[in-house]
This record gives sequence, structure tokens and C-alpha cells, in this order.
Amino acid sequence: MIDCEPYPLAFDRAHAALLIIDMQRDFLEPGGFGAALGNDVSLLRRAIEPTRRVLTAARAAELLVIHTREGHRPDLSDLPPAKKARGRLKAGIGDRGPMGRILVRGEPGHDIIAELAPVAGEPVIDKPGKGAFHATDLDAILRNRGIAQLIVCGVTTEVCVNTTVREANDRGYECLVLEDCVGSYFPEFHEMGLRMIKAQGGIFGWVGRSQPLIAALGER
Ligand code: TIU
Repeated sequence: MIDCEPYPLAFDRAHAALLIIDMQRDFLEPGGFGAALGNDVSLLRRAIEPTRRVLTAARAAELLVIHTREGHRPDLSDLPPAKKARGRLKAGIGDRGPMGRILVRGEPGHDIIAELAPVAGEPVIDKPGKGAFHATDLDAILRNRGIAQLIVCGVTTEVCVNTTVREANDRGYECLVLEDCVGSYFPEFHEMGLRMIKAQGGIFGWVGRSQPLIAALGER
């Protein structure tokens, strides 16, 4: 049992995967797209070290580890015009940004930060939306491996993490979101994003901290 809210989760390590969402340079690094929009990236960077510890423990426990990245094809054929237009940005998705073309696959800013770089054998899901299930093969990969529980880390709490947890919940997965391993540019949205998941008896899933999970992964 893992200590978390709204009540302890019966962790099933044989059918669990670690899902790390969008820990990309453009969202987390000073000088990236997120920072260029005026956001304080330190609010996201707090999640890096706890996530690195969870990743190390998950690899040692031979859990399936899956990484996601938000981004689009270089020809932008998978970028909805409505998403392109949103925000009325001078430099938006597909345009030149501080770290290459913004949220375009293959560009430096689209890459996962070095601290959490995927290793061989860890699927990387390139997703065009906020949710990791929309228009991806994530569900197929999870089902083929018999995964029923997702340990969720990444950014941002109320956007891609929340959207993905809601998608996962509707598909029958149990999600445990690690609150010290997720982050938002908006502290109030972070707080409420977590509360929305665990409210009403865990309407979308569970919220806990990394340490109890790391301890559980260390048990054999
Ligand atoms: N990964 C993710 O959350 N993408 C976003 O666009 N997040 C924002 O908070 N904008």
C-alpha cells in the first residue's frame, strides 16, 4: 500500500508504468519558449530532482518507463489551425524560438531535458495535443504490456498532466500523480489541479509524494 490521498493505493508493480510528461527544454529551461512567454521556469524546475529520483528507482525496479513530448511534425500538418492561432503570439508553435522552431519535433527545445533523458528501451510518445492518449499509440503500448496503473510525473500540472490523467481514467487506468514531481507556472493552478484529481474519493486518481513510491519500488 502506498500512502497517498484520498486513501492508500494498492500498488501493483507488475502492472505499473512510470509516465513522465513533457519534461522538455522549451518548457523548463531558462531561455526556452515558456520563459520567453514570461513564465517563471523555476516553478517547473522544482520537479526535476524528485522526478530524477523516481526515474532511477523505476529503472532499478524494471518498471516500464514512458516519456512524452508535446510537439508537431516539421511541416505542421498535425497542428490544428486553432492551436496555431491561440494566444496571438508573435512567436508561436512552428515559428523560430530561442531553441529552434517552437514545439517542432527534432528541434533542440522540443527535446527532453538532459537530467531526465530517455534511455534505450523507453518509449517516447510524441503527442500533438495536451493529453498523451489523443492521436498517439500510448494506449496500445500500455495494453500490450498489461499496464493498469500509471505513476505520473511531468509538466504542467493543470494542462498536460491533468488532461492525460483524465484520459487515462476514462480508459480504465489507475493514476498516482506525484505532487513533488509535477509543476505549473501558476501555483494556484498547481494546487487546484492536484485537488481536482483527488477530490470526490479520487474522481480521477490518487495524489501522493515521491518518497513512499520510491520506498515501495525498493521492496522486492
Ligand atoms: N505540457 C504542457 O503542459 N503544455 C502546455 O502547453 N502547458 C502549459 O501550461 N501551457
